[in-house]
Amino acid sequence: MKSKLSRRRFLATAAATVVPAAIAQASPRVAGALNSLAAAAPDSPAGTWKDAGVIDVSRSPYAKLKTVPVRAVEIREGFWSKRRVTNIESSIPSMHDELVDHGRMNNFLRLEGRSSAPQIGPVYSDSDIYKWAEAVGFALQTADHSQLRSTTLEMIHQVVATQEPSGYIDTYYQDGRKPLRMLYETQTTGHELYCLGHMLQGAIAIYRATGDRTLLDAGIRMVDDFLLPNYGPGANQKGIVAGHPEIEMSLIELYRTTGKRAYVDLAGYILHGDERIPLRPQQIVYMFCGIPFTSRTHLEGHAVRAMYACCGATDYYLETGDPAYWKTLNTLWEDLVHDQLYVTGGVGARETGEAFGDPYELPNARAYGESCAAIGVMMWNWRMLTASGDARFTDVIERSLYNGINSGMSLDGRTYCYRNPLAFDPEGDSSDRHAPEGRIRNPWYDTTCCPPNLERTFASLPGYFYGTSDDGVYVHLYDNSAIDWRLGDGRRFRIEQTTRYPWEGNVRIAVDPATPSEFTLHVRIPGWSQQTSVRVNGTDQSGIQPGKYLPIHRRWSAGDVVELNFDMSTRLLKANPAVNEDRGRVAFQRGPIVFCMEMLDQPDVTRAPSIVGYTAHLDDTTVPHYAPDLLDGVMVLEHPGSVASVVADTSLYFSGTDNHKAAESPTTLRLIPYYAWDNREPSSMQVWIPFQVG
Ligand code: FUB
Ligand code: ZN
Repeated sequence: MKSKLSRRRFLATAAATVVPAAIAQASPRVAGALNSLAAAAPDSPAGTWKDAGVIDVSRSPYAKLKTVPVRAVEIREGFWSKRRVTNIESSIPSMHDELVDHGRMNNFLRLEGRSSAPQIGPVYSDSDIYKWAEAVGFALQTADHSQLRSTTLEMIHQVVATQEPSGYIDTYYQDGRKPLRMLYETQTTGHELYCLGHMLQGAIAIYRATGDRTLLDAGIRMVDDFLLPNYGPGANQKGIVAGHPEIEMSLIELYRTTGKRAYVDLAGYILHGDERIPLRPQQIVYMFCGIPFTSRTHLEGHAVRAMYACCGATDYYLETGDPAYWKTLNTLWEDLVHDQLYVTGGVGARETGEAFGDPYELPNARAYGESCAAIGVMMWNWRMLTASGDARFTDVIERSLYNGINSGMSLDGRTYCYRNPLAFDPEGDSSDRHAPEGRIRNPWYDTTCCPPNLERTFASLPGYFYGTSDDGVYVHLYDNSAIDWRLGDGRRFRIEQTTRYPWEGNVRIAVDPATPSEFTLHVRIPGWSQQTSVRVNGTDQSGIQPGKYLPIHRRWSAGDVVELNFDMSTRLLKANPAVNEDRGRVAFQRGPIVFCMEMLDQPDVTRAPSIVGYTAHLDDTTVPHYAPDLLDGVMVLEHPGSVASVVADTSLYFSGTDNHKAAESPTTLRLIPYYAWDNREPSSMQVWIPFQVG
């Protein structure tokens, strides 16, 4: 059966189901939509499938914080609303078309005899459908986009129709390649468990949105009927290795959804590694699995694999409290932030192996910085935050989200970065397979892991803003938003934020418990805000520390207001001198936003070909001004600097005292947020800018 819906209509209707007003003013509509969604699943225990957060740690014994449902938070008109509307109006529908046009659904339809197209795409192609479905699931958790819902449910029926009686689903290994299925060699490279993991995550998001169990039940069948009986530690079972970590965190989320403990045990077994599967040393590095997770001491190998392994290991800790895991996770986290994290919150220095480099190996133009890897950083830090309530993890989430993740999707939501370099020359090396013809943003990649990953992240964003704990509520992220949820003991509360964050540092938080209640409101003081004031109903608070949550314990009543005032002065950051490429350079950060220079913004742009470089004057003052018509509205930084041009003398080298040959003239550097780069005509870009003192 062909899709009942033409793609043109799909786009039109998907766009029509969400308007900015739905995000700005959603409550009554969302409530109505949720009622109808609830009615779709009369057999679900009331209040369970609808109450889960991005991950459901409501019963996780080692979760210090509880997540809140995505649907409990409304992100209102502000910094993230445009991105989120674009995601639903443009990105998710156009990615649906791309997936269909590139034969990814035909892979399923072929197995049902409904397509004669050959199997197409890399081994992990099924996962892109599932990640896209997960994006839809999160979108449906905040509003009922009915067309999106029916299209996705129809696709899900096409997917589950291919499930074999054994429970197996993976189009790449059905039909001709069946003999290769789950061979040890296939497990290391074939992505069967990676695809299953994404299937489970997509299924859970759809289930938590709609109560529809079609994909979830298929996923459970594959785990219960195919995986659990045949793979694991038993003498009559075969060995198992993740190959590309992903299955671990999804099995644990499946446990949280169903209560079946065997899923945690299997995840733990995979995290431990199965000695029956012989792996070469470089496979152990690259795949970040196959040996005990707790034996790892540093991040290495394929960056997405490592980040997803850390997510699974943190989930395992949240359920088991195994101290060896917590120790290793903290060791790896220290490695992340001290040696490996780009200032943009991305990771993965090397194109070869899409991998972490050596400590401090953080090239700029050659940075790999895959969008999926930055998303992995955020997902992992979200879990670490959940386990600890420690704001150092939220600082990393914010850095990655506003910069290295946000850069991954163009402002119109239709093109994506696979790599997120920190310097770029459109005239440069054209051998970059992820920047064909010098374009870093493309609508489609044959390995299209990043686009639907970005879509699911932006769709799930409301779930990251707040949390609850035994003693109260946490405010993690700042933007115009409202939460309507309950404390751990069931008391209801509302919180509303009003702000122009991240452009301005004032945040007004209105606290509105259903009845006057004593609890603690933990407000995050970002690590970058060196001078912060916090007032409660006009009274200054003490104990404020950058990079910590400030606990405010009192009896809260309707009408109480907390005012935060963050330090928005522009910071000129230097890197550790061991980072070769950044020595003698500065990066500009204002609030959570990292900036960059694009050549086309510079006053000297007309003589661009003759310009060889810019220098920032370190001791001068940066002037920020908001440009409402530029790049959907951004803060622009202006900073005094110098511009060096080509000199007439073409000698390659000359004496360092020969100043006239290195003549520089004064100029004003103009910087835009890094996330918004390459949204106009191609232009060279750099984040780290050489500086001179004075
Ligand atoms: O292997 C599946 C995905 O494709 C990885 O996560 C990405 O890095 C890309 O290689
Ligand atoms: Zn990717």
